Amino acid sequence: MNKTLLTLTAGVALSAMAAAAEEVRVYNWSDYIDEDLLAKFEQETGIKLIYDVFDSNDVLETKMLAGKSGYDVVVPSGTFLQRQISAGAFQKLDKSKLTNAGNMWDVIEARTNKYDPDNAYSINYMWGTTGLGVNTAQVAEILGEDAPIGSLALIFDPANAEKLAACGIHMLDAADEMIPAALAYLGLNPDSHDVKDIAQAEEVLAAISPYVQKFHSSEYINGLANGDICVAIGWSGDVLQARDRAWEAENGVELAYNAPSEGAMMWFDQMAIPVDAPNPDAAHKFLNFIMDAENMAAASNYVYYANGNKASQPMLEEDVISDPAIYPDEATLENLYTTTPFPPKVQRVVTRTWTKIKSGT
Ligand code: N2P
Repeated sequence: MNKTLLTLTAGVALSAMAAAAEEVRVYNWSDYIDEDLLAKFEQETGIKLIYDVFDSNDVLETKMLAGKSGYDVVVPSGTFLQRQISAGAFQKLDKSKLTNAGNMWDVIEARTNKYDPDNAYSINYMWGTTGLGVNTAQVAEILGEDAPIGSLALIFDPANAEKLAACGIHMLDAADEMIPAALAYLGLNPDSHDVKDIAQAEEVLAAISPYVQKFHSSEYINGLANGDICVAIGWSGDVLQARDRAWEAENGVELAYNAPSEGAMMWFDQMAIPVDAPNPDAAHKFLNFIMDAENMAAASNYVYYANGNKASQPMLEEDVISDPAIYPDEATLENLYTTTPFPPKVQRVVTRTWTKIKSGT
């Protein structure tokens, strides 16, 4: 072989390798991972990781039901996962590829089993609660020292919401969470699928809608951290991340997270592989990487959410494992509820109701 030909052959081989460079596409919630872990995955596996984010189960669901999302791993919450499994959106996990499965926590698997029998299609990534993020000083200034910062009355009572509108209220843009919260506030079953109950929840939410600055599911993190808003109904770890950002900025903003005394939703975010995933083998490698105890501990230590990995617990920071806002104690646990997917007919009512609430009509 002459020298030119040799160079040429090597060049072709290299570009063929580049073309075949393996990729995995992951679609996860925003503010939900330590990005060092993404680089670590690429280093360990040589697989290029394309990581996109969303902040709404509804957005993810639209993609999953349409198909051909192009993603290898996605992260719906339990109720959405259940509905998408029924629609045939996911493939069964090949457990032989998940050698770290023994690290998972049976207590959480027993709960996620309800959405995904035998956890055949998914692994738990993280779980948490939905509650109140509060700028304690601003709220005390407006409502007084005895402001009900641990109760949904803080914003579901229109008299309070009207006053707090001055310092800014955000609410999750998530009908599947806000309607149950309104039901809990009314003392009704938060998992009710009765349209009469949902109509009552609508009244609560419609009455305060004019005082909500924004229905959005991720902007409240910086909003709270910067002192631009004073109350958000949001997700536990996100409020705790906001608290950290405020500390880091040393801007004097003090934030508290409370699971509402009327009950708080407990949800489970599950990693699953779409039925038409381009690279299911790499998807399993990503899942197995996430199931590594050290990696999962790093993720939770960074985003302040509890995880479903028992083996990660000894590596969790003290302010994570010992914070009942992250790992609820028995008393808090008793006050948490879960929900089940609305049947299609009721879901249509819920979707319409939510659009009306947000538009204030
Ligand atoms: C991450 C929020 C995920 C919780 N920022 C919602 N399931």
